[in-house]
Amino acid sequence: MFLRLLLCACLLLTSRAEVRADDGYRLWLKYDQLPEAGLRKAWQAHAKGILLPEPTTPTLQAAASELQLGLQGLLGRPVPKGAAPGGRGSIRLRVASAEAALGREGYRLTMTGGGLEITGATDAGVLYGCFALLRQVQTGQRPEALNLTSQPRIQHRLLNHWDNPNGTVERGYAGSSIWKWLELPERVDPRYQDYARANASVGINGVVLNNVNASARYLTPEYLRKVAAVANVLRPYGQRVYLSVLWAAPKVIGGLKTSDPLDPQVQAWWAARTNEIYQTIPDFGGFLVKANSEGEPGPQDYGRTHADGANMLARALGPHDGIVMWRAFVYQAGSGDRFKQAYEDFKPLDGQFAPKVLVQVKNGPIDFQAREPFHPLFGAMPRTPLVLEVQLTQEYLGFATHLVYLGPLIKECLEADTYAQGPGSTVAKVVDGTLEKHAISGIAGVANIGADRNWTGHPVGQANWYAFGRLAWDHTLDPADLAREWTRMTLTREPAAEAAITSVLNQSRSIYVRYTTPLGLHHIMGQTLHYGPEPWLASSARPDWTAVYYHKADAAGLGFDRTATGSDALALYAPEARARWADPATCPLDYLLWFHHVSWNQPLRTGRTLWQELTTRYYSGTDSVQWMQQQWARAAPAVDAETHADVTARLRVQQREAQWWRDACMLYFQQFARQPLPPGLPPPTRTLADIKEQVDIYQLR
Ligand code: BDP
Repeated sequence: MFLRLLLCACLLLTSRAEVRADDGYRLWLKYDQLPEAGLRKAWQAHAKGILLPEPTTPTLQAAASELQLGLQGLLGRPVPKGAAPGGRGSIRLRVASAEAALGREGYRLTMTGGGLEITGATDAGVLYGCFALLRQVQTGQRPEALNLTSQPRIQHRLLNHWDNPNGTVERGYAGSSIWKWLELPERVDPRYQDYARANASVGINGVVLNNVNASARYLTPEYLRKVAAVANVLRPYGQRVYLSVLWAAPKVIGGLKTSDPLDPQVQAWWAARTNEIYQTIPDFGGFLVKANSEGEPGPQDYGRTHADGANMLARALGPHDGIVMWRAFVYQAGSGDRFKQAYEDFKPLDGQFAPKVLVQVKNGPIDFQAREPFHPLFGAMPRTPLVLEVQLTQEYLGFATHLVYLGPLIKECLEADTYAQGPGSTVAKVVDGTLEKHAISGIAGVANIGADRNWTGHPVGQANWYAFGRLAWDHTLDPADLAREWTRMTLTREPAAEAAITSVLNQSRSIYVRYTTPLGLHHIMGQTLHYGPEPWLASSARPDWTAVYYHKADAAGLGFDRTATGSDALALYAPEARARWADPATCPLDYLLWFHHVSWNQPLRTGRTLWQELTTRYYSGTDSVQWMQQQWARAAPAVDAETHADVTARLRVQQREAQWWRDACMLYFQQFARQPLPPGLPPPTRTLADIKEQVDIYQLR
């Protein structure tokens, strides 16, 4: 008998452990039972059922099902859909088309005498409202005084997947692509629906399915049927699909001799292809184009401009409700400072783009570095709607190995003041269209999602997907609040653990900057792979793919002179924005080496010389990873053991690699500074030659 009891107890414990083990698949939509009985009871009183409006739609059904799933899990008891007894205590979903003030996607959550109501002017608004209500419950808010109205500030909130037809993901670090092109359209992976739910929960309403370095294959009838199958899953969740297109498609799959946008046959080909797309996918969102960039074909191959190309596609869209997002990520070999090249190409085209065209601009002028000044095109093209493109996949931020929460990075760019129309002309206001009065607006995040069970590789990578969506919806939100929301929904609501985790998240990006590229250093990472340090890289296929091109270390000092005595890239900014960075004595230290070549012995306002400040930052950044480890360890009792162990191990790698960055950069720059480390800092225990060898192994050279 005793043995049997013991066996039962063991079985119970094992199955508990299995239930508890969290593989991260459910993201922030966990819906585990609220631990506080009082809070559960309070919500239960208002969530006895879910009342759907008539006629219902697939979106309303999806909204109600999500609400049911979430509330049943969180409150630990059934929440039936349909009429509850007398309707009292039920949550009422309302589509009130007359409430135009809510906009196409906005919602209102209210506690009325009759109960809890989720109102939208459309079914999409109700869907977002349901997710907002779940967020309230998940983050531990109480129901009594519920009164919340929200609508998105930016119209097109997109994820850009850089996924290829063969299942690989360019710059993807979370496994292969989630899109199973070989299986589609017959087999539709159930994962697509969970993906759509996650996107909808943060307000993402569009998805570019394929890599900007595009294959023409997606435009073939065979692939369009596959794309349509994905679109069918995303549609009820308020998301439209878009495709990246290969500029040379008319030649590659159309049998034409040219892809010249002014050629009538080319124009007819795109118009016919576009009509076919809309026959297959009636709510197709439009095209994303990378042209004349990094070897991709484009209209300039025929002596035409980016505007000629974009406008031709806009014409092909004809009466269909779609847009063209034309990327400004262009730079020509050997034509001066890469910082200036996109501006020089695009600024003169302002006013020439057709109404359906948006120009998509990366947050900074170089390429998704850990910290960049805002791109000078923001504010410089008032007659063109600009899409802000940020990168969630951490190509230059330690892949899925380093814990880097990107909320602060995205916010820093959104808040940057372009001064284009006086103070307060922030990038956010350019992007949401309010500054320059544009009817369309957009924001895009290059996705960090793959087929790994937990979607993002690093468990905390999920926070970047989450924060991007929430900021895309409302750029006034505070990334620290979003870190808290995500932590509560995903990891724990235990106060001490929550505080420890959110402090790690909030500091993580500036810590990463300190141990990799402090003081405005940039583009000194490993060649091709873009991982680890390689500041000595001096030759590559293009000079602006080397590190020495950017840091310009010499016996005199360090940094890229972009003032009037140098490349004068500063002149691209409005005078007030320029003034912030122009004087090395007042330039914020975080941007110093972006704009100035500073002598090693130059005293900075910290009281240290450049060399001393550089070393201090590399060392303190590396030490801070230890602090991250300690904080994370404190959260152990309150976080799922599997997830905790996973992050702990990744932090150990991060610690080792922070030292690698520090030692590599210290030893390399020391050759120019010819000075010892400031007293008290332990010198690297390896030589530069040792480190170079390690980098070669990484780069498989
Ligand atoms: C760079 C990536 C490259 C992308 C390119 C782009 O290294 O793989 O194709 O950006 O944005 O950061 O087009």
